[in-house]
Amino acid sequence: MAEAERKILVTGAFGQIGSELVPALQQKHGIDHVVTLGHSNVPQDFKGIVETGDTSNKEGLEAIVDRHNIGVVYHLVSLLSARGEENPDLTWDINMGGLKNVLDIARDRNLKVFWPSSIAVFGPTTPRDSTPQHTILEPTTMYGATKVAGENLVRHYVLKQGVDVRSLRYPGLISWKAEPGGGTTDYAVAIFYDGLRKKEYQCFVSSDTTLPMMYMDDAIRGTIELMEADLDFQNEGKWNSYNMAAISFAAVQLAEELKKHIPDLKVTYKPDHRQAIADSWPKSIDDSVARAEWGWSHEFDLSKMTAIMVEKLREKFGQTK
Ligand code: AKB
Repeated sequence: MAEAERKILVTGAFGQIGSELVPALQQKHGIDHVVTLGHSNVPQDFKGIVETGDTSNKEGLEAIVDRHNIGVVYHLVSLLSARGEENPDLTWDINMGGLKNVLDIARDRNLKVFWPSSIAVFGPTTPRDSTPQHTILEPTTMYGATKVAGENLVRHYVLKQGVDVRSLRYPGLISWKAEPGGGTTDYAVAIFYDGLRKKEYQCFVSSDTTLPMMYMDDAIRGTIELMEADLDFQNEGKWNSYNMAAISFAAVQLAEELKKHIPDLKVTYKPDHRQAIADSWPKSIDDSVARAEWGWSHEFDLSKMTAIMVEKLREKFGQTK
């Protein structure tokens, strides 16, 4: 079968990123060209090809790849930072087991792969302002440990085993379609949900907590642009999971911006165990390597992102204003 006819497989297809990446890929390549892999979380109204299974089952994954003539895999399955601390063993198994299988299958069948890393690769010893692409990677969460290990594993498959894998270190992602689950940056989404529904939000990090964030549309566009970019890691002898930045703001700045849309919004701050994770991550990211090597740039700043989140969630909740 011709290369152009090979399909795309998205694992973790119904999580926060998959819920927005899958429709974008379906629109670009056609609904019959995108195969989703989920488990119990497939939405009832989903339109498209669905496989259920687990990426830790290598034979099962190979069968899906062969049955659908897959040429590209977006391997999104992952447990996030806060949930990961509750169950470190499971986090290692889910985040690493499936990745090794995907890379082996990609090498043996000449597949192109996208794999997401995160700002969680950084830790308390990393410079926190304008964190550079190449710096200290000493995370303190299991999630961060799997992302550092994953980056090193992928680098080996790219440089020594000839697999084409693209990767981004996502900041906190802000989106309205699917709620995130188990992350530390989730407050930047929850404030919209609670703010619009209850006009109050109790934030689980302190008001001055500043983290790198991005509106989901930017993340999806950047991901697809990276996959389409003309990059040749093997010949250059180097591979990066790219730092990717858009907006950095303190929790209180987001609350103030949201109050422009919900003037009677009340936000209180009660830091919990997630504060320590937030404090171990950068405040802002230097993504100049991504901007130089494949032309990354973001579109959504704080006010544009807040306005569209409010508009979309009001539609979703059936609120007039
Ligand atoms: C999390 O908070 O764990 C994630 C991430 C930054 O990777 N959103």
